[in-house]
Amino acid sequence: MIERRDIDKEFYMTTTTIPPKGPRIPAAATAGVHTTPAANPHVRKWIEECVELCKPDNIYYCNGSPEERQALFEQGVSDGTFTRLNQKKLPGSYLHRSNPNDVARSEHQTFICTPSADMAGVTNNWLETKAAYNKLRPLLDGCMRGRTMYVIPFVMGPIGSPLARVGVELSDSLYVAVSMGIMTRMGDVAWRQLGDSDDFTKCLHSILDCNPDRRYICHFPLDNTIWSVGSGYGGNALLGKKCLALRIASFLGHQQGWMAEHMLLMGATAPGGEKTYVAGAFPSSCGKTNFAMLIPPEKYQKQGWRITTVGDDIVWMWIDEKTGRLRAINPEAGYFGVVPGTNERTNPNAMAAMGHDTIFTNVALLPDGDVWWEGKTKQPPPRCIDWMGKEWTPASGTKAAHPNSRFTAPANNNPAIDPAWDDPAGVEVAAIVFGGRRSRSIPLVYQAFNWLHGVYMGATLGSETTAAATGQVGVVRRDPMAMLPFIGYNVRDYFVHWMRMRKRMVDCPRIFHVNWFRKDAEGNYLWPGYGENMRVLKWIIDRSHGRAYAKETMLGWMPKAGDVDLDGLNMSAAQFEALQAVDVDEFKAEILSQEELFLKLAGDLPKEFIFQRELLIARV
Ligand code: SAT
Ligand code: MN
Repeated sequence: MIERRDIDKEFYMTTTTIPPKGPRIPAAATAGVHTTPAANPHVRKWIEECVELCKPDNIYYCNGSPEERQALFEQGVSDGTFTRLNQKKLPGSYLHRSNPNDVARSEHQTFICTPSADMAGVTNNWLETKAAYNKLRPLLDGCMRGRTMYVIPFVMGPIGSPLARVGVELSDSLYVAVSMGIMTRMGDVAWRQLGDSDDFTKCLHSILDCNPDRRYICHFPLDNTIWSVGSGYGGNALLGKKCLALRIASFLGHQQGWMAEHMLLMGATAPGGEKTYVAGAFPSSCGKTNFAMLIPPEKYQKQGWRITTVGDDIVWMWIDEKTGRLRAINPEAGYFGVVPGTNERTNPNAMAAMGHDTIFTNVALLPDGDVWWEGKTKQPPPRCIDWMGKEWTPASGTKAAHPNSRFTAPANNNPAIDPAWDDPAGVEVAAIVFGGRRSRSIPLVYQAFNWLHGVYMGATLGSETTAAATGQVGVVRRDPMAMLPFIGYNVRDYFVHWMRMRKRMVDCPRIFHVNWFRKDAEGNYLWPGYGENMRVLKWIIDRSHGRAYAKETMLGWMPKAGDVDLDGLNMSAAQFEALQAVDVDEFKAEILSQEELFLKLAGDLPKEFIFQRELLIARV
């Protein structure tokens, strides 16, 4: 239990994630737990080079044991990285406050570094390889003086999976070391998976002085290398996640014939036991975690429906040689989910997942050492300490938790984890769902006519922006396959790769588009969302198995009011038709706005897309 005075101390504590400089940090609590350097000669050589560059005072090799995690938390509490939370309410859980200038991914400072600009393509920031190394090397030179370099070996993907990949991250951030321990299979297990191979992603990270002017997230796909400086934020600093598992992996997948996608992966068990796996691509903070952890309405539960989570953010997919069908794994081992808006009603599984052994970042701290965020309870607390460490009351007129505040929790904290989530063989994907946050024009659900049409649908995906990335919130941004910030190579080649995958499949997943966020003229949501999305999911599953009815429309196959179960929803057939309606003029404007990305690709647009566009216009 947290003592009152500990909390009060928090009132006045300034916020920083910058590791201490100057006084030498004793390896303290972590010393002696495990300090054996990597045996792999390729790893050793690379670490030596990085040590020579960064000049850390200490080097600590993470082994991934529970004792180590505890010791790192203790150290983090003593150096101010973490605040211990109420251990009765939230056992094993801690609060971290980031620098207020460092609360989301920094897309404009994220680069693909290749010899030619064409390799990176129009959707990426590009730096020439040598120029990028030369820009970052002086920043890294001596950056870990007075600090500890954490050596963080990790595996992305279930151990033993043919797709699993090893990375080693060298970081001067304790927060990163502990977070990587949750988000990946971290520690000695990675050395065993790597063996003597030189096939590992070299991830070098320093928070420097956490200055946005010196913030660069650089990917060198040809060198299997990532250099990230100036930020401690998840997507910028936990290099196994977006940097490796999406940007570097998508590049490798293109070369090697598999796919790395920004998708959730869920299992749906029907009454009688039929199991269907569905993958879904939604731009950041469009409810992907909620959908992946969906709890069916009571009626469905009684019938025997059950939803289980394989992953909530990233999938790697390949074609099974025996069946010719698409299989998938979740390369991660934890969730890095948005907390605002999450509560027992919107996502009970996420609430349970963050009930223990969780890191909360940038949420509010309650006087009893519990945490709070907007939307956790209807009534805000009378007082708390906000995400910046300042005293807060409802009258403050500011948010107590940052809109992009997050929880970091191990995957198997989720009570609805899928039994196959850790299976090296992965699961077979029956359907792919694309979705965006669109208050107007776009229907609740429709199905692509075929794979090519589905790829076009994914390529033209649009969504209103949210707080997950820095920049303006609420404007429609084209976000192909929800991968715009994560495609590690030329988007033209990425689209072609998607289309070519079909040629090698015997049967392909069916492709759908959903929009949970359509509003009426008064700004009210037309669809209840959350658990009720089960009704749409059931139609998707039935369509994937060739069972449900649909009508042909200009956008694709659509359910009629009777095809999606509305029983118990208090929604009339007419209201459902309004939710599915397509206004021709509005949709013409939509087609024009889809051009935005295609214009950038001018001359490079795959010819199949030109056909798809012509067909769409003809239908409209
Ligand atoms: O990029 S993060 O992984 O930090 C969060 C997200 O946008 O999904
Ligand atoms: Mn994401």
